[in-house]
Amino acid sequence: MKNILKEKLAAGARPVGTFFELGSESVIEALGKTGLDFLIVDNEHGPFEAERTADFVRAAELSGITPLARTREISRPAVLKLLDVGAQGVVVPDVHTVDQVRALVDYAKFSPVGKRGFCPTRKDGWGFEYPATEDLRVNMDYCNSETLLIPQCETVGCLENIETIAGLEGVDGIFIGPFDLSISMGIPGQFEHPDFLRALERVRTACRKAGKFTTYFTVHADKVAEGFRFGFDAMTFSLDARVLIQAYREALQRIRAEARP
Ligand code: 3PY
Ligand code: MG
Repeated sequence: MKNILKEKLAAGARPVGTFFELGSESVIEALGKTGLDFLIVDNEHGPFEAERTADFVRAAELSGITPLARTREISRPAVLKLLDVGAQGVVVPDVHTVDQVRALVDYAKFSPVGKRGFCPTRKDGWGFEYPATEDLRVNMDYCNSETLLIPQCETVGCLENIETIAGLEGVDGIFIGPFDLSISMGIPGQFEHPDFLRALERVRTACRKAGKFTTYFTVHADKVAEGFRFGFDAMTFSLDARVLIQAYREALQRIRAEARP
């Protein structure tokens, strides 16, 4: 399936996504009414695995949102299953070394870029949809181009190797995880700390140089535009559960203030 998020990134369209944690297809249908560009089915912090992720990917496709998935770990099945059920990209947490990212390229990309294992799966209609209708070589190249491998920069180890990691063939972009990166740097939650800002600058510069995109996570709606101004290509805004709680809280505060006896 064509990756609309990739097209938006190439067009500089400033896509905005969110993390999906609530584990219900109805939530995805509701998100489909919001104008969000992508969601990340969170197999790291969310309670679900590849089997339910397939249902969420289906719901996202029907709702016009590009489905990405965050892996539970760095392992072949963790990457392969999410791509085979049709996630259009994998976000991979807790990366520390260049070798880990080389392994991820092997898991996520077909040869000659990597060593992804092949089987007709949901991603290509179990062999009955384009690109499975073409030569296997065309299918492999298409999948390599349309599925995004997005390691997270959220450890000092990854940060120290970011130029090499961003430069690897098969890495499409980098997702900066501010919570874990700041924790790893010994300045937890200090997102305005000069060292933290220097780290963001370093990742952005490394990605630009390598021709890869960068996305950043924030739970604050007013930081999204700031992130784009800083030069991030996509922004990941909050998570479904947080936005729901926040919206109800704000509405109820207003309601109670206006309805005070
Ligand atoms: C982080 O901030 O560490 C993330 O991974 C975003 O969810
Ligand atoms: Mg993290």
